[in-house]
Amino acid sequence: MPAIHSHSERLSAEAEEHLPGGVNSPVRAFRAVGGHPIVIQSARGCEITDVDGNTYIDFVGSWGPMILGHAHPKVIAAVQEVAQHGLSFGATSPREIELAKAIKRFYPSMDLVRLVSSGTEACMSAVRVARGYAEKPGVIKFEGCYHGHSDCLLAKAGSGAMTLALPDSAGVPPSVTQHTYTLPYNDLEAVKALLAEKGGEIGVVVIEPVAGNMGLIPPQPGFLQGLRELCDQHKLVLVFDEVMVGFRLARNGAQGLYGITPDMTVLGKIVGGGMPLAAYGGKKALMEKVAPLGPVYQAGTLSGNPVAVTAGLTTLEQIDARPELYDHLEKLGQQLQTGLEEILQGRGRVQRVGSMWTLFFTDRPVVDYASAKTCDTERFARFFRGMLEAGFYLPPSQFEAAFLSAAHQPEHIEKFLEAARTVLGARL
Ligand code: KE4
Repeated sequence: MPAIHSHSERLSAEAEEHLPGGVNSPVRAFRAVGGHPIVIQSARGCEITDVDGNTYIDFVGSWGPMILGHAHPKVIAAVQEVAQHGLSFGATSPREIELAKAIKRFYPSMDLVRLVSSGTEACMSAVRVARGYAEKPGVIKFEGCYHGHSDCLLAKAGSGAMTLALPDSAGVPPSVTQHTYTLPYNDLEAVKALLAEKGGEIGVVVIEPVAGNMGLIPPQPGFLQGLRELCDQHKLVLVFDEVMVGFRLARNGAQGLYGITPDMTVLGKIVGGGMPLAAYGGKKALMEKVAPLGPVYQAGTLSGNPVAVTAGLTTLEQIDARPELYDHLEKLGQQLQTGLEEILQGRGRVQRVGSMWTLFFTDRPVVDYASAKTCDTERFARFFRGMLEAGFYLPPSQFEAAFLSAAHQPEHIEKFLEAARTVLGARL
């Protein structure tokens, strides 16, 4: 019996009268998978429920924040309690100090931390601080990596690696991306060649140490270490954008998992526990450049507000309280990957790090943006819609990562695999 979506359809149509594309973030519009978006009424644990009463096992988790599962009782209780004492003061409050200390316990590479309200704001600010410290305008980023929508980071590769990056959005003047260089992910030789050519004007390298915005692409052996060495050699500031992977892949994210220490780290998603909160930080010598200590300006009305800070702090406390969390997530990830690969029999490729994974509809390893683009996005769209009808909510794009949470259990993965066997078997 196909699910009823009439309320979602009606509300999606109404939303389009008031919000661009009916959404407050483009990927939610389901443009990459067709059909209308489902409108979510509520969520708990590993399940979400739409406005028609359909319940789905959720593999999006609000794009990463919900590592504990939705509506974790301790997080909800803590937010309800703190909200009674005021939502925002625009002044320091005790818990934002506690959250900064907690972040430093998870991330010893961060001497000083600044709390902000989104991953975009955190990435934009971190790159500004790094440029202010390096006193060189050039920034190297990698094609297919997404660091939020600040102008200088909305840049795609130019015609050749040596050329300046082109704006990746209307409204971004070429003058703003003229100091941004976009290179292929996992290509250390391209970094070396660019530094040999233009090293004198480049001060910053920013990267997703495990890429999640092309679908899930791990760093190839030696890539991150090589980047670290090149940054040391050329005195570049290495910025790890761990907005998606922070607290996700390990207690201290990718830098903990791979043992590479960046100069600055950007955090988001999990650190806010589902509320608008992100952070950036790093070595004291860098962070002392930030106003009011130094000349790099960055500010925010709601930065560190008590409610968002409480959601983040309680989430980190719950991670601390569950030392077995990452083993649980790894076991679930292995169960899912092994099961999917048995079903696919080579008709697709599962790439995974811990509880982040992507099913790529291609027959070759996906190591960078160019190989990710070989995927059959139409097949992905059919798979997405078939799984949605079967009660499983996947990211509505081939070029996104899916997420597992502490609330997922082996039986949820088993049900997912049973449905995937049927959907993939249907001449997909
Ligand atoms: P926000 O501004 O969306 O909080 O964070 C931007 C950001 C920065 N860095 C990385 C590595 C990110 O993945 C993100 C945001 N991720 C997307 C998912 N691909 C958020 C979902 C959306 O854009 O709606």
